[in-house]
Amino acid sequence: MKLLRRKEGPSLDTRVSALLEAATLGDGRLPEEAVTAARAVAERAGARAGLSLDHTVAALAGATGSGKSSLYNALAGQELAAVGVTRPTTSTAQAALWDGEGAGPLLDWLDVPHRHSAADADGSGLVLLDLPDHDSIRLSHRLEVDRLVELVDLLVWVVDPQKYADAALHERYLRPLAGHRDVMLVVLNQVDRLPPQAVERCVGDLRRLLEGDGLADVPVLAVSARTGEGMAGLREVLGERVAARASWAARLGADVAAAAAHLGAAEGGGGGEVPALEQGSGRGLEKGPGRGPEQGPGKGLGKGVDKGLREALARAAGVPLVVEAVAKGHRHRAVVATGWPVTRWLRRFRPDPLRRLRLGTTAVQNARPQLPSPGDAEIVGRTSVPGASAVQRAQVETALRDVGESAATGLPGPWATAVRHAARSHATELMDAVDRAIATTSLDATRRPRWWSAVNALQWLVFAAMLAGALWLGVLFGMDYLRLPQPPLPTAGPVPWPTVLLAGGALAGVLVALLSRLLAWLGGRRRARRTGRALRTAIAEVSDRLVLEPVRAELDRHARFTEALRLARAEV
Ligand SMILES: Nc1nc2c(ncn2[C@@H]2O[C@H](COP(=O)(O)OP(=O)(O)OP(=O)(O)O)[C@@H](O)[C@H]2O)c(=O)[nH]1
Ligand SMILES: [Mg+2]
Repeated sequence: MKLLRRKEGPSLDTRVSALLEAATLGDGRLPEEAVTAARAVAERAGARAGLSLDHTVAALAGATGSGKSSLYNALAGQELAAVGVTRPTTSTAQAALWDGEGAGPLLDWLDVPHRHSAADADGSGLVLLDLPDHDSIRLSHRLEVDRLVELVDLLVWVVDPQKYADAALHERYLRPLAGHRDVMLVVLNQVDRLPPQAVERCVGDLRRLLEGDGLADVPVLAVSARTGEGMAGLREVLGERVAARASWAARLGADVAAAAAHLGAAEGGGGGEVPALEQGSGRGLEKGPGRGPEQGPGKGLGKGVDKGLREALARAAGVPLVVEAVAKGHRHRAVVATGWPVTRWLRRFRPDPLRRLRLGTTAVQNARPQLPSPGDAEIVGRTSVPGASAVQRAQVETALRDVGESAATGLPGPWATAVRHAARSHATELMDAVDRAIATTSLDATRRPRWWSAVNALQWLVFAAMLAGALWLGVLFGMDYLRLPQPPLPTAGPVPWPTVLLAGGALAGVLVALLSRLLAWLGGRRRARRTGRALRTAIAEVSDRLVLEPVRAELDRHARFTEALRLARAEV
Protein backbone atom coordinates (compact mmCIF):
# COMPACT_ATOMS: atom_id res chain seq x y z
CA MET A 1 0.00 0.00 0.00
CA LYS A 2 2.80 2.34 0.89
CA LEU A 3 4.46 1.53 -2.37
CA LEU A 4 1.28 2.37 -4.19
CA ARG A 5 1.03 5.70 -2.43
CA ARG A 6 4.60 6.52 -3.23
CA LYS A 7 3.99 5.86 -6.90
CA GLU A 8 1.33 8.57 -6.98
CA GLY A 9 3.75 11.18 -5.71
CA PRO A 10 6.99 12.40 -7.23
CA SER A 11 9.78 9.88 -7.67
CA LEU A 12 12.61 9.65 -5.19
CA ASP A 13 14.96 11.03 -7.83
CA THR A 14 12.73 14.04 -8.32
CA ARG A 15 12.49 14.59 -4.60
CA VAL A 16 16.24 14.38 -4.11
CA SER A 17 16.81 16.89 -6.92
CA ALA A 18 14.16 19.12 -5.41
CA LEU A 19 15.85 18.96 -2.03
CA LEU A 20 19.16 19.85 -3.59
CA GLU A 21 17.56 22.75 -5.40
CA ALA A 22 15.89 23.95 -2.22
CA ALA A 23 19.27 23.84 -0.47
CA THR A 24 20.89 25.80 -3.28
CA LEU A 25 18.10 28.37 -3.25
CA GLY A 26 18.18 28.65 0.51
CA ASP A 27 21.93 29.07 0.55
CA GLY A 28 22.89 32.41 2.03
CA ARG A 29 19.32 32.96 3.20
CA LEU A 30 18.71 30.16 5.66
CA PRO A 31 20.96 28.93 8.47
CA GLU A 32 24.07 27.36 7.01
CA GLU A 33 23.60 24.23 9.09
CA ALA A 34 20.19 23.38 7.59
CA VAL A 35 21.46 23.96 4.06
CA THR A 36 24.52 21.81 4.64
CA ALA A 37 22.40 19.05 6.18
CA ALA A 38 20.05 19.07 3.20
CA ARG A 39 22.97 18.88 0.78
CA ALA A 40 24.45 16.00 2.75
CA VAL A 41 21.15 14.11 2.61
CA ALA A 42 20.87 14.64 -1.13
CA GLU A 43 24.43 13.49 -1.60
CA ARG A 44 23.86 10.45 0.58
CA ALA A 45 20.69 9.57 -1.28
CA GLY A 46 22.55 9.77 -4.57
CA ALA A 47 25.32 7.56 -3.24
CA ARG A 48 23.00 4.91 -1.80
CA ALA A 49 20.85 4.78 -4.93
CA GLY A 50 23.99 4.13 -6.95
CA LEU A 51 24.88 1.04 -4.89
CA SER A 52 23.35 -2.43 -4.77
CA LEU A 53 19.58 -2.15 -4.54
CA ASP A 54 19.24 -5.93 -4.24
CA HIS A 55 20.64 -5.76 -0.74
CA THR A 56 18.93 -4.42 2.32
CA VAL A 57 21.20 -3.21 5.07
CA ALA A 58 19.60 -3.76 8.48
CA ALA A 59 21.37 -2.63 11.63
CA LEU A 60 20.90 -4.00 15.12
CA ALA A 61 21.10 -1.01 17.41
CA GLY A 62 20.50 -0.62 21.10
CA ALA A 63 21.96 -0.28 24.56
CA THR A 64 24.86 -2.36 25.79
CA GLY A 65 23.83 -5.78 26.99
CA SER A 66 20.46 -5.70 25.23
CA GLY A 67 21.62 -8.66 23.18
CA LYS A 68 22.44 -7.23 19.75
CA SER A 69 25.40 -9.51 19.20
CA SER A 70 23.44 -12.49 20.53
CA LEU A 71 20.62 -11.77 18.05
CA TYR A 72 23.14 -11.24 15.28
CA ASN A 73 24.64 -14.64 15.94
CA ALA A 74 21.23 -16.26 16.27
CA LEU A 75 20.08 -14.82 12.94
CA ALA A 76 23.34 -15.68 11.22
CA GLY A 77 23.20 -19.20 12.60
CA GLN A 78 26.74 -19.12 13.90
CA GLU A 79 28.89 -17.42 16.49
CA LEU A 80 30.21 -14.52 14.44
CA ALA A 81 30.20 -11.84 17.11
CA ALA A 82 31.65 -12.00 20.57
CA VAL A 83 29.04 -12.05 23.29
CA GLY A 84 30.76 -11.01 26.45
CA VAL A 85 30.10 -10.38 30.05
CA THR A 86 32.23 -7.25 30.25
CA ARG A 87 30.28 -4.26 28.99
CA PRO A 88 30.40 -2.88 26.40
CA THR A 89 31.50 -5.79 24.26
CA THR A 90 31.10 -4.78 20.61
CA SER A 91 33.27 -1.81 19.68
CA THR A 92 33.12 -1.78 15.87
CA ALA A 93 30.34 -2.71 13.54
CA GLN A 94 30.48 -5.95 11.62
CA ALA A 95 28.35 -7.31 8.84
CA ALA A 96 26.79 -10.68 8.13
CA LEU A 97 25.86 -11.25 4.51
CA TRP A 98 23.13 -13.43 3.10
CA ASP A 99 24.20 -13.99 -0.49
CA GLY A 100 26.51 -11.03 -0.36
CA GLU A 101 27.54 -11.04 -3.98
CA GLY A 102 27.72 -7.49 -5.24
CA ALA A 103 27.38 -6.02 -1.77
CA GLY A 104 31.09 -5.14 -1.54
CA PRO A 105 30.84 -1.52 -2.69
CA LEU A 106 27.81 -1.01 -0.47
CA LEU A 107 29.79 -2.17 2.59
CA ASP A 108 32.77 -0.09 1.48
CA TRP A 109 30.48 2.92 1.40
CA LEU A 110 29.18 2.01 4.85
CA ASP A 111 32.81 1.63 5.85
CA VAL A 112 32.23 -1.72 7.54
CA PRO A 113 35.35 -3.81 6.89
CA HIS A 114 34.41 -6.80 9.06
CA ARG A 115 32.22 -9.02 6.96
CA HIS A 116 31.04 -12.60 7.26
CA SER A 117 28.84 -14.89 5.29
CA ALA A 118 25.82 -16.05 7.20
CA ALA A 119 25.28 -19.80 7.43
CA ASP A 120 21.52 -19.47 7.26
CA ALA A 121 20.42 -19.96 3.67
CA ASP A 122 17.21 -17.95 3.93
CA GLY A 123 17.08 -14.19 3.66
CA SER A 124 19.05 -13.74 0.46
CA GLY A 125 19.94 -10.06 0.07
CA LEU A 126 20.11 -9.21 3.76
CA VAL A 127 23.15 -7.40 5.09
CA LEU A 128 22.89 -7.46 8.88
CA LEU A 129 25.03 -5.11 10.95
CA ASP A 130 25.87 -5.64 14.60
CA LEU A 131 26.45 -2.19 16.05
CA PRO A 132 28.19 -1.08 19.22
CA ASP A 133 26.04 0.33 22.03
CA HIS A 134 24.41 3.72 21.31
CA ASP A 135 24.60 4.91 24.91
CA SER A 136 28.18 3.86 25.35
CA ILE A 137 30.65 5.26 27.81
CA ARG A 138 32.99 5.19 24.81
CA LEU A 139 32.62 8.12 22.44
CA SER A 140 33.91 6.07 19.50
CA HIS A 141 31.01 3.64 19.98
CA ARG A 142 28.45 6.41 19.95
CA LEU A 143 30.00 7.99 16.87
CA GLU A 144 30.02 4.66 15.04
CA VAL A 145 26.35 4.11 15.89
CA ASP A 146 25.32 7.62 14.86
CA ARG A 147 27.21 7.31 11.60
CA LEU A 148 25.60 4.01 10.64
CA VAL A 149 22.13 4.89 11.87
CA GLU A 150 22.23 7.64 9.24
CA LEU A 151 23.18 5.26 6.45
CA VAL A 152 21.46 1.90 6.80
CA ASP A 153 18.22 0.92 5.07
CA LEU A 154 16.47 -0.64 8.03
CA LEU A 155 16.83 0.06 11.75
CA VAL A 156 16.23 -2.75 14.22
CA TRP A 157 16.17 -1.37 17.73
CA VAL A 158 17.00 -4.02 20.29
CA VAL A 159 15.76 -3.42 23.83
CA ASP A 160 15.59 -5.62 26.90
CA PRO A 161 12.97 -5.85 29.67
CA GLN A 162 15.06 -3.72 32.01
CA LYS A 163 16.04 -0.83 29.81
CA TYR A 164 13.33 -0.53 27.16
CA ALA A 165 12.11 2.74 28.65
CA ASP A 166 15.57 4.27 28.68
CA ALA A 167 15.25 8.00 27.98
CA ALA A 168 18.48 8.10 25.97
CA LEU A 169 17.03 5.73 23.39
CA HIS A 170 13.65 7.40 23.12
CA GLU A 171 14.72 11.01 23.21
CA ARG A 172 17.92 10.82 21.27
CA TYR A 173 16.95 8.32 18.60
CA LEU A 174 13.38 7.13 18.41
CA ARG A 175 11.50 10.40 18.67
CA PRO A 176 13.68 12.34 16.23
CA LEU A 177 13.42 9.42 13.81
CA ALA A 178 9.63 9.30 13.90
CA GLY A 179 9.60 10.08 10.19
CA HIS A 180 11.50 6.88 9.60
CA ARG A 181 8.82 4.64 11.06
CA ASP A 182 8.50 2.73 7.81
CA VAL A 183 12.08 1.53 8.06
CA MET A 184 12.09 0.62 11.72
CA LEU A 185 11.49 -2.46 13.84
CA VAL A 186 11.65 -2.73 17.62
CA VAL A 187 12.74 -6.02 19.15
CA LEU A 188 12.16 -6.74 22.81
CA ASN A 189 14.88 -9.31 23.53
CA GLN A 190 15.47 -11.53 26.55
CA VAL A 191 11.79 -12.27 27.03
CA ASP A 192 12.88 -15.62 28.48
CA ARG A 193 13.80 -13.65 31.58
CA LEU A 194 10.20 -12.58 32.09
CA PRO A 195 7.37 -14.71 33.45
CA PRO A 196 5.04 -15.50 30.49
CA GLN A 197 2.21 -13.28 31.70
CA ALA A 198 4.61 -10.31 32.05
CA VAL A 199 5.73 -10.44 28.42
CA GLU A 200 2.48 -9.07 27.09
CA ARG A 201 2.41 -6.32 29.68
CA CYS A 202 5.95 -5.37 28.88
CA VAL A 203 5.24 -5.26 25.14
CA GLY A 204 2.12 -3.16 25.78
CA ASP A 205 4.09 -0.72 27.85
CA LEU A 206 6.76 -0.51 25.18
CA ARG A 207 4.12 0.11 22.51
CA ARG A 208 2.67 2.97 24.54
CA LEU A 209 6.10 4.53 24.84
CA LEU A 210 6.61 4.18 21.10
CA GLU A 211 3.25 5.79 20.45
CA GLY A 212 4.46 8.71 22.51
CA ASP A 213 7.49 8.85 20.26
CA GLY A 214 5.28 9.07 17.18
CA LEU A 215 6.03 5.48 16.25
CA ALA A 216 2.63 3.88 16.71
CA ASP A 217 2.79 1.63 13.65
CA VAL A 218 6.26 0.27 14.16
CA PRO A 219 6.26 -3.53 14.55
CA VAL A 220 7.28 -4.70 18.04
CA LEU A 221 8.59 -8.25 18.27
CA ALA A 222 9.17 -10.10 21.51
CA VAL A 223 12.05 -12.54 21.15
CA SER A 224 14.73 -14.40 23.02
CA ALA A 225 18.09 -14.82 21.42
CA ARG A 226 18.85 -17.43 24.03
CA THR A 227 15.83 -19.72 23.66
CA GLY A 228 14.96 -18.85 20.09
CA GLU A 229 11.47 -17.77 21.08
CA GLY A 230 9.99 -15.34 18.57
CA MET A 231 13.02 -15.64 16.30
CA ALA A 232 10.98 -17.15 13.48
CA GLY A 233 8.74 -14.09 13.51
CA LEU A 234 11.73 -11.77 13.39
CA ARG A 235 13.23 -13.74 10.51
CA GLU A 236 9.95 -13.53 8.68
CA VAL A 237 9.61 -9.79 9.08
CA LEU A 238 13.21 -9.25 8.01
CA GLY A 239 12.69 -11.61 5.07
CA GLU A 240 9.66 -9.64 3.91
CA ARG A 241 11.52 -6.36 4.03
CA VAL A 242 14.47 -7.79 2.16
CA ALA A 243 12.25 -9.37 -0.46
CA ALA A 244 10.37 -6.11 -1.03
CA ARG A 245 13.69 -4.34 -1.74
CA ALA A 246 11.96 -1.09 -0.85
CA SER A 247 13.58 -0.20 2.44
CA TRP A 248 16.44 1.73 0.86
CA ALA A 249 14.02 3.97 -1.03
CA ALA A 250 11.74 4.37 1.99
CA ARG A 251 14.70 5.30 4.12
CA LEU A 252 15.96 7.86 1.62
CA GLY A 253 12.46 9.20 1.16
CA ALA A 254 12.19 9.71 4.91
CA ASP A 255 15.62 11.34 4.96
CA VAL A 256 14.64 13.73 2.18
CA ALA A 257 11.37 14.59 3.90
CA ALA A 258 13.20 15.20 7.16
CA ALA A 259 15.83 17.41 5.59
CA ALA A 260 13.14 19.34 3.74
CA ALA A 261 11.18 19.77 6.97
CA HIS A 262 14.32 20.95 8.65
CA LEU A 263 14.90 23.51 5.90
CA GLY A 264 11.29 24.57 6.23
CA ALA A 265 11.65 24.92 9.98
CA ALA A 266 14.81 26.96 9.48
CA GLU A 267 12.81 29.19 7.18
CA GLY A 268 10.01 29.67 9.64
CA GLY A 269 12.27 29.91 12.64
CA GLY A 270 13.20 33.53 12.10
CA GLY A 271 16.14 33.23 14.44
CA GLY A 272 14.20 31.13 16.90
CA GLU A 273 14.80 27.55 17.74
CA VAL A 274 15.07 25.13 14.89
CA PRO A 275 13.30 21.90 15.71
CA ALA A 276 15.43 18.80 15.94
CA LEU A 277 16.29 17.10 12.70
CA GLU A 278 13.55 14.97 11.28
CA GLN A 279 11.01 15.95 13.87
CA GLY A 280 7.54 15.55 12.56
CA SER A 281 8.91 15.10 9.09
CA GLY A 282 7.28 11.79 8.48
CA ARG A 283 3.76 13.11 8.71
CA GLY A 284 4.04 12.89 4.99
CA LEU A 285 1.17 14.89 3.67
CA GLU A 286 0.48 17.11 6.62
CA LYS A 287 1.36 20.73 6.48
CA GLY A 288 3.33 22.57 9.08
CA PRO A 289 1.20 24.75 11.33
CA GLY A 290 1.16 28.48 10.82
CA ARG A 291 3.92 28.52 8.29
CA GLY A 292 4.96 27.01 5.05
CA PRO A 293 4.28 27.06 1.38
CA GLU A 294 0.54 27.46 1.61
CA GLN A 295 0.95 30.75 3.37
CA GLY A 296 3.13 32.34 0.75
CA PRO A 297 4.11 35.97 0.51
CA GLY A 298 1.40 38.36 1.52
CA LYS A 299 1.63 40.92 -1.23
CA GLY A 300 4.75 40.43 -3.27
CA LEU A 301 5.36 43.22 -5.72
CA GLY A 302 2.29 45.31 -6.35
CA LYS A 303 2.25 47.52 -9.40
CA GLY A 304 2.81 50.89 -7.78
CA VAL A 305 5.06 49.57 -5.05
CA ASP A 306 7.92 51.89 -6.03
CA LYS A 307 5.79 54.98 -6.66
CA GLY A 308 7.10 56.71 -3.57
CA LEU A 309 10.63 55.76 -4.47
CA ARG A 310 10.32 57.11 -8.00
CA GLU A 311 8.99 60.38 -6.68
CA ALA A 312 11.76 60.66 -4.12
CA LEU A 313 14.34 59.87 -6.79
CA ALA A 314 12.85 62.44 -9.13
CA ARG A 315 13.02 65.09 -6.46
CA ALA A 316 16.52 64.12 -5.39
CA ALA A 317 17.70 64.11 -8.99
CA GLY A 318 16.28 67.59 -9.52
CA VAL A 319 13.68 66.65 -12.11
CA PRO A 320 11.52 69.72 -11.37
CA LEU A 321 14.62 71.83 -11.91
CA VAL A 322 15.43 70.16 -15.19
CA VAL A 323 11.87 70.44 -16.37
CA GLU A 324 11.86 74.14 -15.61
CA ALA A 325 15.21 74.56 -17.33
CA VAL A 326 13.84 72.82 -20.40
CA ALA A 327 10.95 75.27 -20.60
CA LYS A 328 13.17 78.28 -19.98
CA GLY A 329 15.86 77.04 -22.33
CA HIS A 330 13.32 76.53 -25.04
CA ARG A 331 12.02 80.08 -24.66
CA HIS A 332 15.54 81.41 -24.52
CA ARG A 333 16.52 79.72 -27.76
CA ALA A 334 13.22 80.70 -29.36
CA VAL A 335 13.97 84.34 -28.64
CA VAL A 336 17.48 84.03 -30.00
CA ALA A 337 16.10 82.38 -33.13
CA THR A 338 12.94 84.37 -33.74
CA GLY A 339 13.26 87.61 -31.73
CA TRP A 340 13.35 91.07 -33.24
CA PRO A 341 16.77 91.34 -34.90
CA VAL A 342 17.30 94.74 -33.35
CA THR A 343 17.24 93.44 -29.81
CA ARG A 344 17.71 89.72 -30.01
CA TRP A 345 21.50 89.87 -29.86
CA LEU A 346 21.20 91.05 -26.30
CA ARG A 347 19.84 87.60 -25.48
CA ARG A 348 23.10 85.96 -26.44
CA PHE A 349 24.76 87.43 -23.40
CA ARG A 350 22.47 85.40 -21.19
CA PRO A 351 23.31 81.70 -20.69
CA ASP A 352 21.00 78.97 -21.88
CA PRO A 353 19.34 77.66 -18.66
CA LEU A 354 19.41 74.11 -19.97
CA ARG A 355 23.03 74.12 -21.04
CA ARG A 356 23.93 75.48 -17.67
CA LEU A 357 22.85 72.12 -16.26
CA ARG A 358 24.94 70.46 -18.97
CA LEU A 359 21.81 68.96 -20.35
CA GLY A 360 20.80 68.72 -23.95
CA THR A 361 24.35 69.24 -25.11
CA THR A 362 25.94 67.01 -27.70
CA ALA A 363 28.32 65.56 -25.13
CA VAL A 364 25.41 64.19 -23.22
CA GLN A 365 23.36 63.29 -26.21
CA ASN A 366 25.55 60.51 -27.54
CA ALA A 367 23.76 58.17 -25.23
CA ARG A 368 26.25 55.54 -24.29
CA PRO A 369 24.30 53.25 -22.05
CA GLN A 370 27.07 51.65 -20.07
CA LEU A 371 30.27 53.53 -19.56
CA PRO A 372 33.42 51.53 -19.24
CA SER A 373 35.30 53.59 -16.73
CA PRO A 374 34.27 55.91 -13.94
CA GLY A 375 36.37 58.63 -15.54
CA ASP A 376 34.25 58.50 -18.66
CA ALA A 377 31.15 58.60 -16.60
CA GLU A 378 32.31 61.87 -15.12
CA ILE A 379 32.73 63.41 -18.54
CA VAL A 380 29.84 62.02 -20.48
CA GLY A 381 27.19 60.85 -18.11
CA ARG A 382 27.13 63.61 -15.57
CA THR A 383 24.77 66.48 -15.43
CA SER A 384 25.41 69.64 -13.49
CA VAL A 385 22.06 69.42 -11.79
CA PRO A 386 22.70 70.36 -8.17
CA GLY A 387 23.19 67.30 -5.94
CA ALA A 388 20.46 65.95 -3.72
CA SER A 389 20.04 67.58 -0.36
CA ALA A 390 20.40 65.57 2.83
CA VAL A 391 16.66 65.60 3.25
CA GLN A 392 16.10 64.36 -0.29
CA ARG A 393 18.64 61.60 0.19
CA ALA A 394 16.94 60.58 3.41
CA GLN A 395 13.64 60.50 1.56
CA VAL A 396 15.13 58.18 -1.03
CA GLU A 397 16.44 55.96 1.76
CA THR A 398 13.05 55.82 3.41
CA ALA A 399 11.29 55.11 0.14
CA LEU A 400 13.79 52.36 -0.60
CA ARG A 401 13.17 50.80 2.76
CA ASP A 402 9.44 51.05 2.18
CA VAL A 403 9.75 49.11 -1.06
CA GLY A 404 11.71 46.35 0.70
CA GLU A 405 9.30 46.32 3.60
CA SER A 406 6.27 46.13 1.40
CA ALA A 407 7.74 43.36 -0.75
CA ALA A 408 8.80 41.40 2.32
CA THR A 409 5.36 41.45 3.87
CA GLY A 410 4.14 37.97 4.69
CA LEU A 411 7.44 36.27 3.98
CA PRO A 412 9.12 34.08 6.59
CA GLY A 413 11.87 35.84 8.56
CA PRO A 414 15.03 34.94 6.66
CA TRP A 415 13.43 35.50 3.27
CA ALA A 416 11.95 38.80 4.39
CA THR A 417 15.47 39.83 5.37
CA ALA A 418 16.79 38.71 2.00
CA VAL A 419 14.10 40.67 0.17
CA ARG A 420 14.78 43.81 2.20
CA HIS A 421 18.42 43.36 1.46
CA ALA A 422 17.73 42.87 -2.26
CA ALA A 423 15.79 46.14 -2.36
CA ARG A 424 18.86 47.94 -1.07
CA SER A 425 21.42 45.91 -2.98
CA HIS A 426 22.15 48.74 -5.44
CA ALA A 427 21.38 51.61 -3.10
CA THR A 428 24.78 53.21 -3.57
CA GLU A 429 24.57 53.27 -7.36
CA LEU A 430 21.01 54.47 -7.47
CA MET A 431 21.57 58.23 -7.54
CA ASP A 432 24.36 57.99 -10.09
CA ALA A 433 22.25 55.79 -12.32
CA VAL A 434 19.35 58.21 -12.11
CA ASP A 435 21.62 61.15 -12.90
CA ARG A 436 22.99 59.29 -15.90
CA ALA A 437 19.50 58.36 -17.03
CA ILE A 438 18.53 62.02 -16.85
CA ALA A 439 21.62 63.06 -18.79
CA THR A 440 20.79 60.69 -21.59
CA THR A 441 17.06 61.28 -21.64
CA SER A 442 16.63 64.99 -22.29
CA LEU A 443 17.68 64.33 -25.84
CA ASP A 444 15.21 66.29 -27.93
CA ALA A 445 14.95 69.16 -25.48
CA THR A 446 17.17 71.30 -27.72
CA ARG A 447 15.75 70.30 -31.07
CA ARG A 448 14.75 73.44 -32.97
CA PRO A 449 11.17 73.54 -34.19
CA ARG A 450 11.04 74.13 -37.92
CA TRP A 451 8.89 77.25 -37.63
CA TRP A 452 11.77 79.05 -35.95
CA SER A 453 13.70 79.21 -39.25
CA ALA A 454 10.64 80.38 -41.12
CA VAL A 455 9.96 83.08 -38.57
CA ASN A 456 13.62 83.96 -38.54
CA ALA A 457 13.54 84.46 -42.34
CA LEU A 458 10.42 86.53 -41.96
CA GLN A 459 12.05 88.61 -39.24
CA TRP A 460 15.02 89.39 -41.49
CA LEU A 461 12.71 90.19 -44.39
CA VAL A 462 10.74 92.58 -42.25
CA PHE A 463 13.97 93.97 -40.84
CA ALA A 464 15.24 94.47 -44.39
CA ALA A 465 12.03 96.29 -45.30
CA MET A 466 12.44 98.51 -42.27
CA LEU A 467 16.04 99.16 -43.20
CA ALA A 468 15.07 99.91 -46.77
CA GLY A 469 12.44 102.39 -45.54
CA ALA A 470 14.96 104.03 -43.25
CA LEU A 471 17.51 104.26 -46.04
CA TRP A 472 14.97 105.69 -48.43
CA LEU A 473 13.89 108.30 -45.90
CA GLY A 474 17.53 109.07 -45.21
CA VAL A 475 18.15 109.68 -48.89
CA LEU A 476 15.08 111.92 -49.08
CA PHE A 477 16.23 113.76 -46.01
CA GLY A 478 19.69 114.26 -47.51
CA MET A 479 18.30 115.54 -50.80
CA ASP A 480 16.04 117.93 -48.96
CA TYR A 481 18.98 119.14 -46.91
CA LEU A 482 20.96 119.76 -50.07
CA ARG A 483 17.91 121.49 -51.54
CA LEU A 484 17.83 119.10 -54.44
CA PRO A 485 14.56 118.59 -56.30
CA GLN A 486 12.46 115.91 -54.60
CA PRO A 487 11.93 112.78 -56.71
CA PRO A 488 8.34 111.62 -57.00
CA LEU A 489 7.22 109.84 -53.79
CA PRO A 490 4.94 106.81 -54.19
CA THR A 491 2.39 106.48 -51.45
CA ALA A 492 0.24 103.80 -50.02
CA GLY A 493 -2.95 105.75 -49.50
CA PRO A 494 -1.96 108.94 -47.73
CA VAL A 495 1.29 107.56 -46.26
CA PRO A 496 4.51 107.58 -48.31
CA TRP A 497 6.06 104.18 -48.94
CA PRO A 498 9.38 104.70 -47.15
CA THR A 499 7.45 105.55 -43.99
CA VAL A 500 5.26 102.51 -44.47
CA LEU A 501 8.35 100.37 -44.83
CA LEU A 502 10.11 101.83 -41.79
CA ALA A 503 7.20 101.95 -39.39
CA GLY A 504 5.48 98.85 -40.74
CA GLY A 505 8.76 96.91 -40.67
CA ALA A 506 9.47 97.90 -37.08
CA LEU A 507 5.93 97.18 -35.98
CA ALA A 508 5.78 93.87 -37.82
CA GLY A 509 9.16 92.86 -36.35
CA VAL A 510 8.03 93.53 -32.84
CA LEU A 511 4.67 91.88 -33.41
CA VAL A 512 6.23 88.78 -34.92
CA ALA A 513 8.67 88.68 -32.02
CA LEU A 514 5.85 88.91 -29.50
CA LEU A 515 3.81 86.29 -31.26
CA SER A 516 6.82 84.00 -31.39
CA ARG A 517 7.34 84.51 -27.71
CA LEU A 518 3.82 83.41 -27.04
CA LEU A 519 4.30 80.32 -29.20
CA ALA A 520 7.66 79.66 -27.58
CA TRP A 521 6.07 79.89 -24.18
CA LEU A 522 3.48 77.32 -25.15
CA GLY A 523 6.08 75.17 -26.86
CA GLY A 524 8.35 75.35 -23.86
CA ARG A 525 5.57 74.25 -21.61
CA ARG A 526 4.71 71.32 -23.83
CA ARG A 527 8.35 70.35 -24.18
CA ALA A 528 8.86 70.59 -20.43
CA ARG A 529 5.89 68.34 -19.84
CA ARG A 530 7.19 65.84 -22.36
CA THR A 531 10.65 65.96 -20.83
CA GLY A 532 9.15 65.46 -17.38
CA ARG A 533 7.36 62.39 -18.62
CA ALA A 534 10.50 61.04 -20.31
CA LEU A 535 12.57 61.65 -17.19
CA ARG A 536 10.04 59.93 -14.99
CA THR A 537 10.00 56.99 -17.38
CA ALA A 538 13.80 56.87 -17.24
CA ILE A 539 13.73 57.00 -13.46
CA ALA A 540 11.10 54.27 -13.37
CA GLU A 541 13.37 52.16 -15.56
CA VAL A 542 16.28 52.70 -13.16
CA SER A 543 14.10 51.91 -10.16
CA ASP A 544 12.87 48.79 -11.90
CA ARG A 545 16.35 47.65 -12.88
CA LEU A 546 18.18 48.43 -9.65
CA VAL A 547 15.50 47.95 -7.04
CA LEU A 548 12.49 45.99 -8.24
CA GLU A 549 14.41 43.50 -10.35
CA PRO A 550 16.59 42.27 -7.46
CA VAL A 551 13.51 42.13 -5.24
CA ARG A 552 11.64 40.22 -7.91
CA ALA A 553 14.55 37.81 -8.24
CA GLU A 554 14.53 37.21 -4.50
CA LEU A 555 10.77 36.70 -4.40
CA ASP A 556 11.08 34.33 -7.29
CA ARG A 557 13.86 32.51 -5.49
CA HIS A 558 11.63 32.14 -2.48
CA ALA A 559 8.77 30.86 -4.60
CA ARG A 560 11.04 28.32 -6.24
CA PHE A 561 12.40 27.34 -2.83
CA THR A 562 8.89 26.79 -1.52
CA GLU A 563 7.97 24.76 -4.56
CA ALA A 564 11.13 22.67 -4.32
CA LEU A 565 10.45 22.06 -0.66
CA ARG A 566 6.93 20.89 -1.35
CA LEU A 567 8.21 18.57 -4.01
CA ALA A 568 10.95 17.23 -1.72
CA ARG A 569 8.34 16.59 0.95
CA ALA A 570 6.14 14.94 -1.65
CA GLU A 571 3.39 17.45 -0.93
CA VAL A 572 2.32 17.80 -4.51
N1 LIG B 1 18.59 -14.44 29.20
C1 LIG B 1 18.99 -13.92 28.08
N2 LIG B 1 20.22 -13.40 27.99
C2 LIG B 1 20.60 -12.89 26.83
C3 LIG B 1 19.75 -12.87 25.71
N3 LIG B 1 20.42 -12.27 24.70
C4 LIG B 1 21.63 -11.94 25.19
N4 LIG B 1 21.75 -12.29 26.46
C5 LIG B 1 22.89 -12.07 27.31
O1 LIG B 1 23.05 -10.67 27.49
C6 LIG B 1 24.43 -10.36 27.56
C7 LIG B 1 24.77 -9.32 26.53
O2 LIG B 1 24.63 -9.86 25.26
P1 LIG B 1 25.32 -9.22 23.99
O3 LIG B 1 24.75 -9.92 22.81
O4 LIG B 1 26.78 -9.19 24.12
O5 LIG B 1 24.78 -7.80 24.08
P2 LIG B 1 25.13 -6.60 23.11
O6 LIG B 1 23.88 -5.84 22.94
O7 LIG B 1 25.81 -7.03 21.91
O8 LIG B 1 26.12 -5.73 24.01
P3 LIG B 1 27.27 -4.71 23.53
O9 LIG B 1 28.05 -5.39 22.48
O10 LIG B 1 28.05 -4.43 24.75
O11 LIG B 1 26.58 -3.52 23.05
C8 LIG B 1 25.17 -11.62 27.32
O12 LIG B 1 25.60 -12.14 28.52
C9 LIG B 1 24.16 -12.51 26.68
O13 LIG B 1 24.39 -13.87 26.95
C10 LIG B 1 18.47 -13.47 25.83
O14 LIG B 1 17.65 -13.48 24.90
N5 LIG B 1 18.14 -13.98 27.05
MG1 LIG C 1 27.57 -6.64 21.05
